[in-house]
Amino acid sequence: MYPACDATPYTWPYDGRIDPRRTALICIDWQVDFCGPGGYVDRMGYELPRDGLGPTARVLARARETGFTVIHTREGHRPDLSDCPANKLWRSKAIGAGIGDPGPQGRILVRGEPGWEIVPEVAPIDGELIIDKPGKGSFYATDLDLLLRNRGITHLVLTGITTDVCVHTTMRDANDRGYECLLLSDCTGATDRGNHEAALKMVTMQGGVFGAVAPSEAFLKALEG
Ligand code: C5J
Repeated sequence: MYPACDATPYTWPYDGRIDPRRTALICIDWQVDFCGPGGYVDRMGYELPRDGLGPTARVLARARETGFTVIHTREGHRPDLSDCPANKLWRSKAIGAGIGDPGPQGRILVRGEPGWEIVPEVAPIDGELIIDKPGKGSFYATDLDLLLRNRGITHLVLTGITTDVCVHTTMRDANDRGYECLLLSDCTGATDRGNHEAALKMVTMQGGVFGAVAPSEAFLKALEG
């Protein structure tokens, strides 16, 4: 057990101490398609949201040492795209980064392609859970909730990209399901700075409407004991 972490708008977690047996670190979509050259985000012409990689690698190392459950997610579709909604496919093509189209990192957002892989800085190691998801949220059309409940996990520490899309969708859904969530502000990033900042702020409204936000430094300090 570790002491609670300085966070905004409340000291996290609400119920006192950080218990690695009941807490999972979730690393969302740190894939080449979202933060690597030639991937989906790059093809759309956005700046790559890579700033959170270093801090996330440090948190990941400490979470492994201290016995947290570690979960990685990957957004991607079956090679025949049968799990890709028609409107998602249409929009991706409209912006010039069509899901399933060939690119420098293989077929965009398709499972098994180089672009779908998690980048080496935060790659999973043996024994860590990997969730493949067709959508933005990590619970939709996956067994994440079942895996968490079977392990007695009640608290989630979130890292990943992008802050305003997959990270937010996952955090909101987790919060509705009763998970106590902490988003690490420097372990995430978006394709737009304003959206990143707004997404962090949204969490903190209404006394922590989706949970709390803290820099990784505060979380790591708590884990010093
Ligand atoms: C997006 C994600 N932005 N991982 N996916 O489409 O946030």
